[in-house]
Amino acid sequence: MSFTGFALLFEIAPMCENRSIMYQHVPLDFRRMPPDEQLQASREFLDRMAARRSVRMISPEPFPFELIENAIRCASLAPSGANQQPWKFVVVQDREMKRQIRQAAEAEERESYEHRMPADWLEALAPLGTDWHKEFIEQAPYLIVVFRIDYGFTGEAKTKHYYVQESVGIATGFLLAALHLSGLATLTHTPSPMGFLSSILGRPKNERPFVLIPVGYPAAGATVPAIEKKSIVEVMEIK
Ligand code: IYR
Repeated sequence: MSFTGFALLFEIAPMCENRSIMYQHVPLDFRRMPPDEQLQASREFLDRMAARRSVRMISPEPFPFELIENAIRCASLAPSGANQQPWKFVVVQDREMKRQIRQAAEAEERESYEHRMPADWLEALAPLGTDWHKEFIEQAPYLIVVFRIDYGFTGEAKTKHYYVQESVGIATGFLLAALHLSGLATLTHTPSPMGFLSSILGRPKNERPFVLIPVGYPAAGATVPAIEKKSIVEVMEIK
């Protein structure tokens, strides 16, 4: 580091309210695109994303681990409250662990579908045809279990994390987009309750399961429900 850099960080950097040192501010790395290139990029991304679906029939066919790692690198670039990056992405490739996760998820889901979910919830789900069977958990070459980190530590003391739900939600969106653009199918699965994931995966107390994402190629002949998305006029309002 140059002397100036050193001086900025350790000597003359202004202090934040909590007395920690402020970041040095550096020029933004930004390339101004010509408008037609902007439109082309925007339309291409929209087209690719329009083909993304939640897939429940996943092939065990392997694929390079780098696709998983790059997608997690991408997810971890998401903005987060106070840049606390309150997430952990646990990748499960171990067969036995996947078996245990499926067994526990199916036990909870069976209980939910048969006893816990109220009639109006079951009614809302009925058109999708989901039930407690979760074969995709064992079929998928990899599961990514996203954990939210509710608080951190400064030594022994707990540090509050801000906007955890929002931050992890955004990171999960980045993750799903990256996997889709890498030619892989995903499902955002939330077996309920999800506490078993913490014990099977040996996570610490400050982490809580957020979503379980099986990743793989779609199984041969995979089908998806013919759902429709809301139109732009339904989702956008201009004032
Ligand atoms: N967790 C259950 C139920 C379920 C709930 C919602 I909301 C969905 O969009 C889909 C399913 C399951 O995974 O089957």
